[in-house]
Amino acid sequence: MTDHKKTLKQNLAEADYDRLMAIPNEGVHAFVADAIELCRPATVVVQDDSPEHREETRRQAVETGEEARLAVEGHTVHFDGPTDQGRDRKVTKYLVPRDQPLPEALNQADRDEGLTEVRGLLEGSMQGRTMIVRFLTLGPNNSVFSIPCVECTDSWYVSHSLNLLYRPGYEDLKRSGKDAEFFATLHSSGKVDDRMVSAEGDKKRIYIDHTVNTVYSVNTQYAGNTVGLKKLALRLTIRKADREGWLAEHMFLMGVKGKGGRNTYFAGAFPSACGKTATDMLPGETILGDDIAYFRAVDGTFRAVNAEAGIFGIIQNVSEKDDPVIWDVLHKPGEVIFSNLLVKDNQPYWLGMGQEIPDEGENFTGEWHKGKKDADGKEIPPAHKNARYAVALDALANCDSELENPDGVDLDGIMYGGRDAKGYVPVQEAFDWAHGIVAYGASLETETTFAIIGKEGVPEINLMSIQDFVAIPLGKYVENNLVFADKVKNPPRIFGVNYFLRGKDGQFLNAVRDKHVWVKWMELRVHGEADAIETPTGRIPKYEDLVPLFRQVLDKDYSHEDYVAQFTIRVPENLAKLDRVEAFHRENVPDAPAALFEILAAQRSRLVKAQGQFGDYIAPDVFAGGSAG
Ligand code: SPV
Ligand code: MN
Repeated sequence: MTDHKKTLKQNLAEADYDRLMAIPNEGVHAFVADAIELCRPATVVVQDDSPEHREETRRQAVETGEEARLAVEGHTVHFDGPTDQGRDRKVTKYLVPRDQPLPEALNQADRDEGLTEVRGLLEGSMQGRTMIVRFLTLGPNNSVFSIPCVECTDSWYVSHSLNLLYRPGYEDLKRSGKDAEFFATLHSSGKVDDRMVSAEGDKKRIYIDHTVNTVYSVNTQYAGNTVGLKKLALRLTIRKADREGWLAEHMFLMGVKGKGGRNTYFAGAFPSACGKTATDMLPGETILGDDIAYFRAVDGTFRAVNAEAGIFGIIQNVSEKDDPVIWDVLHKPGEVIFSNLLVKDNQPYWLGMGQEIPDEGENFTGEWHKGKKDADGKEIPPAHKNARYAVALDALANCDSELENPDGVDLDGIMYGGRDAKGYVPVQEAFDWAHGIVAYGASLETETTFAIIGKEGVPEINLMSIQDFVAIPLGKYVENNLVFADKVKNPPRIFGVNYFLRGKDGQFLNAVRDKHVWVKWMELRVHGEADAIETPTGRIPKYEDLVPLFRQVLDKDYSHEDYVAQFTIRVPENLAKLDRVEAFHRENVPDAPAALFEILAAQRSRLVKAQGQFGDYIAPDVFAGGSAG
């Protein structure tokens, strides 16, 4: 008997042992055995896809105190510690072998040293606790897209989140043979305090050993740091996709409704808190995915699936008026895990919910009252800005019917959206695939937001909104995107959107729901049913096409004055943006493809030429003579 089999026999009850052994993959057995030897849990539970095990997770999450029941049936709340409220870039590192360095832009540690450190922190971390062994898949079951995964965790909250966010993978792993490639995560909350919150935040580490598709996470509970299938696996997936010639993207997927009931699929990349979920949940459209999409070329068509089956969404500013679909799910009986908001009398409250929030209750700092201050004397808000909800997608009334299609859907459009107060117009279409990838995707700018620990409001380039997760040289990643279009007959059209453009007075130029009009315009463009105006930065809508769309979609008058304010090409701001983008790529992307600089240079010369002819601020109608078709 191999050593790992011995370990498993000694530590697992017979039924759990048999369940694990029914998976023919020795790599999986070895991973679980190593987790047991390292973390030394008192009990090990091996869960399969059965309703009984799903129920066990739900029950234990509450019984252990990691979650508490709320008034509505099926709703629970979970709190992470005050210093554990977002993804933590500083302590999230790639472990790199000495002879295989990753690009400098990626946070990394020497593999041997990193393994010693993180395994040292995991040593004995589950004593007296239960380790749960979970099997799930990324991508639909029984699909060319799907990747089997195993996660060992001592958190029932993490296990519960896995239930809601991913497809069951036990049966898939049993079927997938003895040599199937799989991703593995080992997570421990570490020491917890009396609220069941990780108590040693200074020892938080999230290390990714891509050489063996394994992630380690310790002394943290925030789902973005602990649910291995989320952003941690995305890093591994990007490498796998690079090896195999497909794309793994930080994108939503949605179906946009059009004439005669047609459904047109779009993907969208937005950095955290830049309008991503608000777009994919637009009322009347269908949602297929909220965070991670895989793209493959299949027989010359561009196919897309959602890697996930649920949403871990930001709850701040979710209101009955602007977000009716998710509002409904967050208020009716059904499975929802709320995290890091305010709870009073078993009711959840969050910032920007459009209702009065109580002056006291329980939040991520424990008992909270209005005026409570943190150690630095700063007033603590009732709920954290990065407070979230986790739900399964099929709980949503507008979940797209193709979610579980193993072949995915045909994709017709991609949008890239940043947070840009000054430069880009609210919506524009790229001249072609390469222009879109470079001028919108690889030029995506945002400001740091609360979803990442650290200072907010600092401008930064966040290439395709995926920069934190690109585990291959950034230039290679851009190149992979550029050449992907060659594998399909009709690559999707690419659009750049910007919901955050401000006027001279500093006010936003668009209302929150205007995005719905842009999306409907994109749908018309895909079907060749709307004209466009060619500008130096892309093709923009015609005023006369937007007027009926504002009426149909929002029942709003759309003034020509608003159109001009929103769609004026701001040449100096656009040139400054190009400066920043070029500098970023020169400094951080040593292997940036030559095409990237050529496309940026062409954009610059179009802008300079227009500036010479028409000045710094060019109203859209000035370009209208040269129609773009
Ligand atoms: C994001 O921040 O982009 C998220 C949430 O989707 S997290 O799981 O933290 O990555
Ligand atoms: Mn995300």
